[in-house]
This record gives sequence, C-alpha cells and structure tokens, in this order.
Amino acid sequence: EEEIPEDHPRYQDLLTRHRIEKGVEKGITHLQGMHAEGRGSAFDYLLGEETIPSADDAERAAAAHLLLADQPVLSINGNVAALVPGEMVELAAATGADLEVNLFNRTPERISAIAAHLREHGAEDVKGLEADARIPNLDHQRAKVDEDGIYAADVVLVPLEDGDRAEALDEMGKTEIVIDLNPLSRSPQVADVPIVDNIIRAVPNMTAHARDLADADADELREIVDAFDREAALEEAEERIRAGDL
Ligand code: PTJ
Repeated sequence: EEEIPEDHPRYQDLLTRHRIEKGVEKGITHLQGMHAEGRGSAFDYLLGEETIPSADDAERAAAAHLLLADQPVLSINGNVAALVPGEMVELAAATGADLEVNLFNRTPERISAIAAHLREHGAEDVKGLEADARIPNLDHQRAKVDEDGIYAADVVLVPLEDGDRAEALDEMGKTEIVIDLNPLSRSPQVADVPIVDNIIRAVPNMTAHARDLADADADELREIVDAFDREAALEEAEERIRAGDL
C-alpha cells in the first residue's frame, strides 16, 4: 500500500482497489468481488466519496440496533475481509456482536482463509465454520449459516450482500442492517437500516457511534432507532447521486 501517494486525488479509491486485488491473491476475495468493487467505486464517485448526513444517521441507528440486540451478528464476505478486517473486529467488540464468515461463493478454502485473516486482525471467536443451519428459501450452498450465529441472530449486519439473501434474511424476521453504495440495489431496499456509504468509512463511524452510545440506556437507544427514517435515507442518497453536483 506504500506505493500510493497519500496526496493522490483518488487515494482512497486506489487503496480500496489495491486491497481487493491483494484479497484475490490471498484467496480471501472472489474474482467477482473485483466487479462488485468497481460498481461500488462508481457510486461512491457520484456520492462525492463522503459520508452524507443521512448515511451518518443510518450508521448511528445501526449502532443503536446492535447495542439493543440480544444476539447481534456481523456477516463477513470476501470483500469485507479484504477491506475492513480490523475495523469489523473493533465494531464487534464495541457492540458485543459475533463475527460470522458467510460467503455467496462458498468454498471451505475461502472460509478458513477468511477466518484466519480475521484472527490475524484480532478476532477471537469466528463463526461460520460449522454451517449447521440453513436460511429458508435459498439454494443449499448459499443458505449455509451457523445455528448459534446468523440463524439465531435478532440483528444482522450484512455488508455488500446479494439481494436474494438479503430478502431471505428479511423474511426470517431479522432486523437487517445493509451497507451498500447502490441505493437501488435490492439489499438496501429490503433493509431496516440501509447504509449508503463506502464500507471503509461506514464501519469505523458505526464503531465511533457505538462508543459514544456505550452509556446510553435502552430508552435512549430506542429513540434513536425509532427516529431513523429508512425511506428518507434511501431517497436522500438517490437524489445526491442523481444531482451529481460535486
Ligand atoms: O465473498 P463472496 O463469495 O460472499 O462474494 C461477495 C460479493 C460482493 C462478490 C457478492 O456478494 C456479490 O457479487 O455482490 P454484488 O451483487 O456485486 O453486490 C455488491 C454490492 O456492494 C453492489 O451494490 C456494490 O455497489 C456494493 N459495494 C461494492 N463495494 C462497496 C460497496 N458498498 C459499500 N462499500 C464498498 N466498498
């Protein structure tokens, strides 16, 4: 990462691309993850590569949801592991959530490579290796989850998620938090809390909000959750992208 000069106007974008390439080389990120990254990068450019106010509201509401949850789980795929491994470990610690490796293109090799990568970044317990339960209404490979992880979770964070799986988790009645730079994609459309922001900015900001809310009581957390307007957040992101007034 040293070869990218920090004053380069596209520094963050280049850094992100580089991390995804490294992830592919290490067997963590799927080749499709590079296409996903390219799409995300285009939307981020149109958003002005910054956390817009409605995304910050969503990140605070997401932190409140995770703090209120009985069994919160943060789902990790190949792009998430390459981009924000240490940041996800910190968010888990700040909210009392579990980490679960959950892949769209599931192979045992990638599951163990990602679990090892998370442990290198400070994770103690990593779920997703048992895969002893299934999300209903999804094909076999893509439905695999841990019984005491995503299957049992009341609140799940699913960043950069596939639309079918986001819908199936929603149908299970879970409170779903999605991070996705495309506000029109199905995952944010079905999410209770759609976060239209780059995961690189979103996760550290959620952790900052969680730390800020560490001493808040349940009533205060519920107020934050109730005040969040998912439709308004999606609309604000879409307007910002369409306006393109950078
Ligand atoms: O590691 P696996 O096997 O679980 O596969 C993961 C990917 C991401 C390849 C898989 O889930 C996939 O193909 O996802 P999609 O359908 O391409 O959706 C990814 C979404 O994430 C798109 O809407 C992108 O705009 C968005 N996205 C990409 N990079 C970022 C992002 N959103 C936030 N931050 C990013 N850095």
